[in-house]
Amino acid sequence: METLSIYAPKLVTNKEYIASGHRACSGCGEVLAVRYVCKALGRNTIISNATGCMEIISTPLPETAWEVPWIHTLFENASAVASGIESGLKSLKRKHGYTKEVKVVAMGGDGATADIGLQSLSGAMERGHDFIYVCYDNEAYMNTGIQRSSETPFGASTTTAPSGKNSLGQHTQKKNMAAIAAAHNIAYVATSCSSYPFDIMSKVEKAMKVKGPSYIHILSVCPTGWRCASNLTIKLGRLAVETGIFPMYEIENGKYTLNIDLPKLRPVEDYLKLQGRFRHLDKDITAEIQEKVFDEYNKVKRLAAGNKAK
Ligand SMILES: Cc1ncc(C[n+]2csc(CCOP(=O)(O)OP(=O)(O)O)c2C)c(N)n1
Ligand code: SF4
Repeated sequence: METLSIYAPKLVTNKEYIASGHRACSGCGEVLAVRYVCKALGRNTIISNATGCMEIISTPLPETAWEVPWIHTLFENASAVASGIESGLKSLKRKHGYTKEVKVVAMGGDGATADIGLQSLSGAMERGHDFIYVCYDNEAYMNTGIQRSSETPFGASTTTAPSGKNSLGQHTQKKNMAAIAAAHNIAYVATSCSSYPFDIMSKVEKAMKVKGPSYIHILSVCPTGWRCASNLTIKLGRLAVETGIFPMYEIENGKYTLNIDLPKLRPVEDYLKLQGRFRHLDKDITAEIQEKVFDEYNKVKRLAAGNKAK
């Protein structure tokens, strides 16, 4: 099994850049992921944050939980705002002798990333801006009441793709944002999960070393939208990885590495049965999901194995 190990627990800073006392639901995996990302980014960071849960829970006027400069943007333009900040910093350096190294980071939920902000993200990656984009994927538009997004998995019940007599819930397959980011030929793309703090921090560290765009997609457990107990957040994130539903990998200059390569995957039921959003699924649909998970996992495995053979 390969794991990233740049970070040892004792080397993790005890500084927080998103303060406690924010208003996230109990057991929120998304804010946990934000916390780890910010720890790795450190003080010299400017964040452009698309609207969504992380904005709502962190900045009820006149308070803010952010300990770094932070801008609330629309869905559509988090990456465009990050591009502007990065260009502005470049210009300050060129014309006014500004010397500080500041990392520009755009972030948003899956709706902000895979749907409504995809055009500005694609544009910023294509133009080669020096920034990191982090997607916190809780698999629906959670802030406004659990509406389906293109990251909602097949079979999940949401308020706009509800399960019922004539519907199994979401009937489309999850969009592969890591592959879309990699198709922009950027130097660093990674997937991670809110249950793996050291993996998240190591990947942010790597992204910070890149001169140009990098993209990190973090599966972020949301007890409210996934209809699960709030003390299951860490367990569910691990199960997503251990069942192969959410493989954790990196794509460095086009080369895939599977970070946790399990000899045997756990059955998908172990993950599905703990969440109310999948409660209605029968044996046949579960078998269909299992089949698809094997296919997708093996695709990543083959891509990673291909690199090793080279
Ligand atoms: C163009 C536009 N449509 C709808 C909204 C309303 N809105 C604000 S936050 C949000 C949901 C955000 O979902 P996501 O990006 O997945 O982040 P999450 O809240 O799940 O973290 C919606 C629909 C908006 N602000 N702008
Ligand atoms: S709805 Fe989900 S993502 Fe949003 S704050 Fe609550 S647990 Fe976190």
